[in-house]
Amino acid sequence: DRKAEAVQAVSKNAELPLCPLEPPNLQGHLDVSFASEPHTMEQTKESNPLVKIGGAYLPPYCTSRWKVAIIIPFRDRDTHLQYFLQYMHPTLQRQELDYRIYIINQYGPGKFNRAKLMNVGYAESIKDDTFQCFTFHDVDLILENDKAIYSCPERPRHLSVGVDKFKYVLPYTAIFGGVTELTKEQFTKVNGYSNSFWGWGGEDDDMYNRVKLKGMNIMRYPGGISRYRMISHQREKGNEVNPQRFDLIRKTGSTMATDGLSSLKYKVIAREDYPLYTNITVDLFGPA
Ligand code: UDH
Repeated sequence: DRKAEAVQAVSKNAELPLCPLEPPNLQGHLDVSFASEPHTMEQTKESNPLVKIGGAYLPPYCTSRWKVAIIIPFRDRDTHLQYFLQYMHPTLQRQELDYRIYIINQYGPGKFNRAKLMNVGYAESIKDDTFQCFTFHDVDLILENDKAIYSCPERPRHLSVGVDKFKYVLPYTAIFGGVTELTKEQFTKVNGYSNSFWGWGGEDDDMYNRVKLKGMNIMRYPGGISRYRMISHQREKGNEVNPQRFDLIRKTGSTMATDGLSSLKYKVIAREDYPLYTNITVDLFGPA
């Protein structure tokens, strides 16, 4: 089965020397542009021949230091996904990660729930493989500098420090949305994300509270390398601003123990291992 295969793949590569701490093929700044159409899935597949079914990769010449699940909350953003795969697969390979890309696709037209989708991504990915850490990644953010390595962080890491949409200035110090990365230990310590944020906003601030309440501080790479371009888009129907978000984030301290991974309920509608990513379509049992 999948798990046995994955274990075998790791042990095979374990005979190889550990990859260097600083991957030698990093390029630094990357030119990212959305002016022309994204590459098709076929084109991206062809230019990334070492990516295996399900969107998985591990360096063939050394044993990666980090086994990472890239988890993307998703609904109806096919063009963004094409750009994401086109740009991010080459970057993640140069970073010498052992990684796999998961698209967690919300089923149905109800209110979007980004945080709960990311909990599902965590819960499903750990059935496949022994991931050490989890990068939670908006599909519309493309890394512009490959020196911001998606390695397992000492403390929960906020990655989208500079975003072109915000003129590369951090909007506020406690921001913990966009792209973040936590180890399995850090993520389980905070009981994952809240499942209660339907519509836009607040779930990332709630996660920041969780991290702080468990005595952790977040970390960031310097703004000069932790840079992203955002693919512009309109607000979707089903992702309207959630007016309850302020009430919810005031109560993190009393809700986090019971609202999160420990209370996660969902139904997998479909799972497909595509050439460039694993797709998991999920019913989140949203409010009527
Ligand atoms: N997402 C989807 N589908 C949706 C909504 C959200 O896939 O319908 C995912 C996607 O990964 C996205 C992330 O959730 O990157 C965050 O949602 P968002 O991009 O809508 O949030 P953001 O804060 O934008 O980036 C809010 C709306 C901005 C409207 C600006 C109009 N000029």
